[in-house]
Amino acid sequence: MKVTSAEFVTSAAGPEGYPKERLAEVAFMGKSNVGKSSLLNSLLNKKLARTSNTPGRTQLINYFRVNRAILFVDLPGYGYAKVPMAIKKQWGAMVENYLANRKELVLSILILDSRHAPTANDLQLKSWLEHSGLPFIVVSTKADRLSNNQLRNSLRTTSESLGMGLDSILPYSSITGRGADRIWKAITDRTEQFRPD
Ligand SMILES: Nc1nc2c(ncn2[C@@H]2O[C@H](COP(=O)(O)OP(=O)(O)OP(=O)(O)O)[C@@H](O)[C@H]2O)c(=O)[nH]1
Ligand SMILES: [Mg+2]
Repeated sequence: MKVTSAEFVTSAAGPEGYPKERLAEVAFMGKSNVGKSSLLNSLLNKKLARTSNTPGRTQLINYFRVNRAILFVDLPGYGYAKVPMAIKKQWGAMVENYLANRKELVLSILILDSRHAPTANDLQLKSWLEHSGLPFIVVSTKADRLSNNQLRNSLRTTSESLGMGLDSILPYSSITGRGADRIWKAITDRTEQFRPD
């Protein structure tokens, strides 16, 4: 898809902070530091979401408007060990609440680091998405860090661990942009069907 405009809309901690406009929403989710914000930025070809070497950088739900038609939603990451328990709980509640109740959500993008096997949290989130009937895709990012052979092995392990076909794990690199076409196709397929009620 050709991106003609992309801008930051707002940060929200809960439903009262979500944007009032009714656009199709695509949510980026996954473990802390896997590259959620980088994926979002690289799809838009613009540094909108803050990225960092420090895990836990994204702490609120950040909204970005794309082509005045879609909202990209950058969710805080889970599984960062050094975050105090109280904050972990607050994050979990914030993300769960969004996923369970947001009617505008048409596609979830579950992001994994291709260098690591999926974690228990990743598997849990994937099962939860499935049981909730929320359409989702799985993106295995940082593919530039692996050789072709390593990437093939990683995709195979990931697909076995998630119990999904090899074809449904989309390899990606935010550095090279390789793999963007399939992700954009999934996004446009889902967002084009959106009709606010
Ligand atoms: N080599 C490589 N590095 C990447 C890629 N994607 C992200 N990174 C790096 O990984 C680190 C984390 O990226 P972020 O996009 O901030 O990760 P995040 O998932 O948004 O992290 P939190 O918001 O803290 O949960 C940064 O140093 C990025 O530059 C990629 O495709 N390839
Ligand atoms: Mg982030």
